[in-house]
Amino acid sequence: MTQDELKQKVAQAAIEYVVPDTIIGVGTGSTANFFIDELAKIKGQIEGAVASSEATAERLKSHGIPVLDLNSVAEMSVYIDGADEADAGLNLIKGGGGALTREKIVLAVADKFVCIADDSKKVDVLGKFPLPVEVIPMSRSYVAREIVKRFGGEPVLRDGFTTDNGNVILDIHGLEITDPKAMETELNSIVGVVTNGLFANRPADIFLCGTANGVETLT
Ligand code: ABF
Repeated sequence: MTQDELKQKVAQAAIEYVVPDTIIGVGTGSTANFFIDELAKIKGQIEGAVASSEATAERLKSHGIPVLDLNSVAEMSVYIDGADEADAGLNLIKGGGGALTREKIVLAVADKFVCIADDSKKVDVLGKFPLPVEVIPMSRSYVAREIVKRFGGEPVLRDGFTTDNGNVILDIHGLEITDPKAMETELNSIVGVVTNGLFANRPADIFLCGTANGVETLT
């Protein structure tokens, strides 16, 4: 099976976690896009969706799925999104697509987090994938120096990229993240950091992992 076929399988499997007559949160990226295309087939069963990026909002709307403003939503049954890396504790690195902040905000409102990915995303230790950190533009040099001082690694400014929130991203290369919860918390304490791509204090509840033998459900 190709990687795209694995992504499509997990996207189909995720439809089982869509709770009828509720609002759901929808992530960003190529796996999330497969999910949106599947969701379109049952769009009459949900009240609507909250998007984690402008790109996702556009794709949902193009399928005629109602897109709601998060500020008008008090309850969300589930958030469904991809990831860049996942460890055995379902701690994740996300944000390769640059939507990490909105992804974390939408997730915060959801009751359950279902992560969908092919098995290339499974790792023993997080950090091979450069960890994205969204920063306020004027703070980027300061934040980069603090990162090196506190964690090592090599922060690299994502060239020519501005987030949906008007900020920039530092991708930290060369990390071995043995305590993702502590690192997530400490990174957020650096002034100028908006958010970072570790989803460890709120990891996935369920990881639907696409393998050559079918979709594995990890909890
Ligand atoms: C989003 O999409 C991001 O957090 C992550 O960076 C990315 C994964 O993309 P893909 O599904 O294309 O591999 O979930």
